[in-house]
Amino acid sequence: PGPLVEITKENHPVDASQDQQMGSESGTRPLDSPPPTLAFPSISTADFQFNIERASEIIVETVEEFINKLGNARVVLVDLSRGSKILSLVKTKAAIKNIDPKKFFTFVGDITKLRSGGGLHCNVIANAANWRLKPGGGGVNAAIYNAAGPELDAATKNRAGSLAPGKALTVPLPSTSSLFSKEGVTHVIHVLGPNMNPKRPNCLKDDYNKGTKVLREAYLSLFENFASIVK
Ligand code: AR6
Repeated sequence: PGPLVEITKENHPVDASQDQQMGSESGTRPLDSPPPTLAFPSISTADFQFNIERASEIIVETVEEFINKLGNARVVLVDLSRGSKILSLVKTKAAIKNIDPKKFFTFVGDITKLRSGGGLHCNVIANAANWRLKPGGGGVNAAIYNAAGPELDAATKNRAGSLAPGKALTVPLPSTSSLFSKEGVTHVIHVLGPNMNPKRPNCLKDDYNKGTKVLREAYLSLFENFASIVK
């Protein structure tokens, strides 16, 4: 299959970089040494059909809990289009909570082309994975596996054969992976969120008590994994 997303004026990362809530990427720091940065997609809110309003609460709460443990590192929520509902909800909620916009912001672009297409260097990216840790499928999982090449599947299989809901798994990328060489991504963190889609395994059948717990766990596990890489 070809690229999932056509870069159009609507979603062009450069155009879209205005969505970024911080100033220019260069700042006072030399361009070749950006702070450690995690880019992550909104886990479970597309194919897994988790409620977007509830997810936005959980993202902002867990970021707020974690942000001070991350030193100078940054975390960035990414989505494909400027009209993304999750990005606008999270942006508003983060502003209300006064979360430092230099440490946490939203960005419109393809998570597999953040440096080349959007000028944002993220050394770590998160993937909304499936429990079997299989490449393909759809959504961000397919995009990341396509962009990383077979190296990601091999490196993932090396570490684990499956993932439980609420858990995250860090996979260091070999330098031969094109995500490493083209985008400077050194690690992919697979995350398995709660599934509310009856057509997918382990559907929670609208149990948002369980779902909220699992999505919180998933984000906390993601940020803990990122903190271990940064250390
Ligand atoms: N760049 C940035 N964000 C993206 C991209 C991309 N290239 N592609 C999608 N998104 P989803 P889930 C956003 O469905 O709901 C897979 O098939 C998208 O707009 O990828 O957790 C897996 O194998 C949305 O905001 O993940 C699992 O079976 C977010 O990424 C299942 O789907 C997550 O959408 C996981 O479903």
